[in-house]
This record gives sequence, C-alpha cells and structure tokens, in this order.
Amino acid sequence: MRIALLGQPNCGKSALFNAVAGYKTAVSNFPGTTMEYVSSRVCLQGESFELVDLPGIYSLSTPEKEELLTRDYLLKKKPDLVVNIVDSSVLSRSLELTLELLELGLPLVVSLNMIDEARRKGIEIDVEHLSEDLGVPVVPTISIRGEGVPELFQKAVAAAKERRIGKTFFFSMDVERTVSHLSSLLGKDTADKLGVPTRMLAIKLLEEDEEFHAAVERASPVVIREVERLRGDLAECHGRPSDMVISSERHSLAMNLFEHVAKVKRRTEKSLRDQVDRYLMHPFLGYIILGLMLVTFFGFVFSLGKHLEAPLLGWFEALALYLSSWMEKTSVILALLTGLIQGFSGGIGIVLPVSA
Ligand SMILES: Nc1nc2c(ncn2[C@@H]2O[C@H](COP(=O)(O)OP(=O)(O)O)[C@@H](O)[C@H]2O)c(=O)[nH]1
Ligand SMILES: [Mg+2]
Repeated sequence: MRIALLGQPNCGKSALFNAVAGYKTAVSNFPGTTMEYVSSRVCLQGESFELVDLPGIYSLSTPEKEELLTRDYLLKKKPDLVVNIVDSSVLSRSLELTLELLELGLPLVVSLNMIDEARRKGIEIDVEHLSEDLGVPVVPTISIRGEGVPELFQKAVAAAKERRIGKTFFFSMDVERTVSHLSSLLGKDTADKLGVPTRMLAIKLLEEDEEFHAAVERASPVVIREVERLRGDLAECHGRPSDMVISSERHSLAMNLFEHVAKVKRRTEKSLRDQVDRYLMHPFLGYIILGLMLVTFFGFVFSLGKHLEAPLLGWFEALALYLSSWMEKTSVILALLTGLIQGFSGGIGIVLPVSA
C-alpha cells in the first residue's frame, strides 16, 4: 500500500515524513525531470507501507510545471491514501487544497499540523466538527515534536483499508448547474480514461485546465465546444473568467468551513515570544541586537581562550616531560606519544589564543 503526504509548501510534510520514515529513504525523480520526491518503507500496525513525501503544492489547478508533477503522481500512481497536511495557523487558506483533494476522490486523512502555532495565534479549532464536515478523519499534530503522529497514522491505515472518501462540497446553485450539466455530457468513460471522477473533470474544464482540455479535445471535440460555451456563460454571468469563478467558489466554501469550526480569540496581552520577536525582527534594531550578540559571543570565547591557553599548554608540556623521564629516549612509543601531545597542544595553541 502507498500513502502520499500532500500539502502546501512549508506546512510540515518533511517533518512528518521524518517522524515516521525508517532510516532507509529513497530519493526518486519524477519521470524525465530533475524534480525529486522522497519515499520510505514504513511498518504501520504490522503492515508495510510505502510513504511518499511529495513536493508542496498550493492547488491542483495550477499552471506551474513542478506542481503539475505532484498532481500527475496522484492521478497516475493513485496512492491508497493521501495524508493532507494543513498548516492550522492559516486554516482557511489551507482548506482550499483540502476541498480540491476531496474532488479527487482518493481516501483522505487530514493532519491539522502546527496546531501549536494556531493556539499561539489564538485560533481554536473544533476538530470533531471539522472531521464531520469534511467526512474524513482529522487529527491535530505537531509534527516536529511527533505529537499526534501515531494517532494520525492509526487513522490513516484504517481509512486506507476502508477506502474512506470524504464528502462532496457543492458550489452555489448556478455554478453547480453548469458543473452537473457538463458532468453528464462528459460521461463516466471519458473521466475514467483520464483517471479522475467525472465531477472533478467537469470542474477542471471550467477552470480552463490546459492538460484536461487537450485530453478531452482529442477524445471528443464536440464536448469541448460545449465546454467553451459554458465557460463563456459562466464568465458573463459573474463578470469574471470562469476559472476565477470556480476558485472564488472554493474560497468561500473554505471560509465558511473555517468559520464553522474555528474561533479566533482576541489576545489581550502579547506572549513573551511575540514581545522578544518584536525587537529581534525589527528592521533596524534587529541588526544592532545581532551585532551585539556576535560581539558578546566572540568576546566570551576569546577571553575564555586566553585564560585557558597557558594552563592547558603547561599541562601538556608536563605530561611530555613525565613520559620522557619514564620511557627510554629511543622508544618508538615515546616518539609517537610525544608527537601526539605536540599535535594536540599545537592545535590548542592555534585555536584558543586568537585574541592573545
Ligand atoms: N511550530 C511548528 N513548526 C513546525 C511544525 N511542523 C513543521 N514545522 C516547521 O515548519 C517548517 C517547515 O517544515 P517542513 O517539514 O520543511 O515543511 P514542508 O515544506 O511541508 O516539507 C520547518 O521550520 C519546521 O521546523 C509544527 O507542527 N509546529
Ligand atoms: Mg519538504
């Protein structure tokens, strides 16, 4: 079985991967490219899985070549389960990708990662509710500390076996009417050939996805003419291109979800870390503090070296004298030991007294 880790860049995918991956990890290239992904064989609940850390993507509807490679991997390799890692501290933005993954129809588990950061920002997330709304397991995690990771993978294995697919999220009425009309035109066969659910194919065509557009055009040019007409109607009705209509529909669904499951507490007092950060990250004061820290640090190292140098060198000298009085002058061992001691004291003599 294969489990793929997927999320936006910097959400903590690699930290999660490292928390469970065995010491034997393999780096592979996407076919015909220099882009890499990492995988590892892991043993979860007595079964062996291939765990794959895919490059981060913001959306499945993307013109970026690198991001399309991750999408291609999902469509062609069809992992048995996707662990969608979301950055809980920017939950509503992250949920847009989750909604797209639900459209993809693969078994899914959501890792609410960086829950510590979310709490620090005063964001409280009702995990149960989010799981109910999405129709898939949701587990809060702090992947750098390994917190929540065992529970996440326990639910992941169960969901992979059950092939649990989440809920379908519907857009507003007129957009939904266009999506379902197009779905019925496309039919299941065309979508199956492309390895995606019919609904997702219809949505991607309305989003002007080049790859799917070209594929459907090859298979059925008549349908593509209807797709273009529907795009035009949608754009005219909403006053913006059809891809933007779909992305703003998803955006508002994600916002609604966020408002349903999360509360943002107004913080009255700033945490110590925030207060320290205010000075350390200041565009002017930050550099002065950095300079002072470096001067203090090097000053400490140099003055310590100055005081340690003489006693340490004296000690090495005494040791060499003691050995030469105790061993024969021509002994090879004495020559070796004296060489070793001189090497050490020479090294210390170079490193410590830079300031002397
Ligand atoms: N506070 C916090 N930081 C995290 C957590 N997970 C990852 N990070 C940090 O977020 C940054 C990005 O993590 P990384 O695993 O490289 O993200 P990737 O780009 O998704 O692979 C790193 O600095 C991690 O130390 C978490 O749960 N809590
Ligand atoms: Mg990474």
